[in-house]
Amino acid sequence: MKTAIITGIYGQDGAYLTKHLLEKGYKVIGAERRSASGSPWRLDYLNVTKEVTFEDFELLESSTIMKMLEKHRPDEFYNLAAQSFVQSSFEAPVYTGNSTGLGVARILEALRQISSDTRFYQASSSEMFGKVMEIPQKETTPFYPRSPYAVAKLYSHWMTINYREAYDQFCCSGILFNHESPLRGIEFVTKKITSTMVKIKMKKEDTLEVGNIDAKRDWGFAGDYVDAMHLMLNQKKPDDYVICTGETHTVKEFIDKTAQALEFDLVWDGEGEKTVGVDRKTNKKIVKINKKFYRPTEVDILLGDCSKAKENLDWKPKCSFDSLIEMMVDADLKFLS
Ligand code: NAP
Ligand code: F7E
Repeated sequence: MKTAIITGIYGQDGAYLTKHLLEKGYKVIGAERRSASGSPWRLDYLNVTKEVTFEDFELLESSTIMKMLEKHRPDEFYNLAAQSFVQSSFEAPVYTGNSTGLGVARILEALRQISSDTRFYQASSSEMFGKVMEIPQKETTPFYPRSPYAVAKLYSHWMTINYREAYDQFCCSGILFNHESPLRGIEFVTKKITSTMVKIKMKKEDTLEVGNIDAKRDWGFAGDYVDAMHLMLNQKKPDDYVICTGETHTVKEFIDKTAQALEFDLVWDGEGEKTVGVDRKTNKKIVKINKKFYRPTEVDILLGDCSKAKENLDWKPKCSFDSLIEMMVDADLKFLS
């Protein structure tokens, strides 16, 4: 039986990866950040909590990492923990650098000293492409990060490569484009749209307030993307891979599709900050722009090319954009009723 440590186990990807590895017969060690309110609700939702062995873990504290490695000496280590919300990184740039960036140096160094045969996966991000240098983006596209989050992820990305080259450790970076699911955090735009629009449908809320609705993202399903993480660590050689769908859509299109799924008759009026979305059935303004959700520097368009993953990992996304939205809307209708 192989053993895997997953950090960020309480997050969206942590839950899906746990289920995936348990199905493959792994022993899963869940590296959890202790907090009074922390709850494994996502693991509960996937019915896997009881099968996980939990250990204390904090990205800012090397001793928690070392203790865990000494105790378990895992075959695989998936680092999914991070301060992962781009908007918050503008408000907490130093903390984001320390956790999302330096936290990875702490893990890599602990692995080198204590368990250098452990295969390591780093959750890199398409945000590193930022102000994109080419469309579509692939492994060779130069990076241009546009937020403290993306700068921190770029540091950890290059540290992962450096440990691979300097010490011959099996270290891989998955450059994952946005991936969503019913278990996505409420602060991210997709979940905010589906859950708020469901509440509007149920007459529990009046409006959805959003920021830049022209931003374009390559959105996939988290359940598909965790397979790619596991595949990367089970190749002959460590390498870095872009994981994406190869389609891009605006936030506005995401709202339109959600409106369709909920049978609103949504039409748009006005421009820029004055844009509103009106439901023609009730004549109510159900979508408004609020400048507080604009970012100091924005990533305008992300569109990936995952040819390398298709070729080397035999991986491809299964869930379409429309099915993803339907899945999220259906789940929110159940969660919120
Ligand atoms: P998520 O839902 O935000 O989960 C992140 C997890 O990290 C949470 O469980 C959180 O713990 C934990 N964490 C945060 N700070 C920590 C700290 N200081 N010490 C220990 N644990 C800490 O993120 P996700 O969507 O599952 O994404 C997983 C990883 O992939 C992240 O590294 C993210 O940056 C990266 N990524 C995500 C996407 C995407 O579209 N989802 C795309 C590319 C890369 P609590 O539960 O205690 O808050
Ligand atoms: O924003 C725009 C916003 O916060 C997407 C993380 O998982 O994926 C995620 O980062 C877009 C941006 O995700 C609102 O300005 C408009 O252009 O859902 P998001 P993100 O910033 O792309 C990457 C790959 C990661 O690595 C990250 O960890 O939507 N937007 N209005 C809004 N965004 C939010 N959150 N809220 C709004 O009201």
